[in-house]
Amino acid sequence: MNGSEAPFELLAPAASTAAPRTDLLFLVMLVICGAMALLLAGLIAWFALRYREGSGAGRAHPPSHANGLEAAWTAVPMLLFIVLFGWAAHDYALERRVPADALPVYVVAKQWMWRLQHGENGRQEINELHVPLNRPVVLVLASQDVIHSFFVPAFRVKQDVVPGRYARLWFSATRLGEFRILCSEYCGSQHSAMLGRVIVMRDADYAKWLASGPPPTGDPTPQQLGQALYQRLACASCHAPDSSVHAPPLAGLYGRTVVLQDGGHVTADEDYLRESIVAPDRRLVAGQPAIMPSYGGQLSEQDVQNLVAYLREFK
Ligand SMILES: [Cu+2]
Repeated sequence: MNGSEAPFELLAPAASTAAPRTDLLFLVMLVICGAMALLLAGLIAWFALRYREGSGAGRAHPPSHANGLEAAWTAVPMLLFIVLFGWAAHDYALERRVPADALPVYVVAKQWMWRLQHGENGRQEINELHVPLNRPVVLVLASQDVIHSFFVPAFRVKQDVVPGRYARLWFSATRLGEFRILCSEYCGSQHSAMLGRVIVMRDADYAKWLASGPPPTGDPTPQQLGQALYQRLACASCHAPDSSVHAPPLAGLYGRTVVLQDGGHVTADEDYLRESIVAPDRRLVAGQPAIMPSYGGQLSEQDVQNLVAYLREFK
């Protein structure tokens, strides 16, 4: 089954697990809104005709109230909205909950391209994303400059990529073929050229493709690049447990709860790690002096992402 997109079509093919349920919800909303619009337009036309000037319609005893009618036009739309809200919230939660076994791909958006790196072995791509069929893939997205938005119409997934924080997006492709990647947030003069494609392959083909990256041994993984940076920046000189500076140890930090200076708590997720590298004073660990320099100006978004990838695995 090949799902590649034709040049012109009303709706992109439904090529992910999220697509059929998104389409169904959209169709139901379209039908409800359409029926409501038809009903209202019909009533307007009917009243206009019936009560036009000179018509013989009776106007002697106009009703001032119709309690049943008023209750109905309040209750019925409210029930419809509650059902739609519950349904949409359910679908939204499914899209936010990333499966634990999802393959990670690190994405940096910049004017005007997508740079993608596979977490498995570090293979890099520009404006192209190869993924295996029927397996969840999670993108960890960062922007180096302005707000972009990663959009794959055939997968019915879209995620804004805002500078200064990580965004996450997952999907599981259900059709082989090529599908468009668009940037759906106006990001400058070449915004419309910020295009790419997802190539969905069979598992075996994907494994072959992943292993064939240049150079023959594969590119360094984000973790390896992060580890090299960790060493080059001498992070351990303060953060190692035996350091005289007693900066917070980083081993096993990822995912733990951190107590902050102001008594608050934060989970050490990607965003907190990133912030602690580029703006360390913003949320200091309890009991720590504000002595760490900011690395915001020295590191590219890609560098920070690599460091965070390394810290995630750092045990
Ligand atoms: Cu863009």
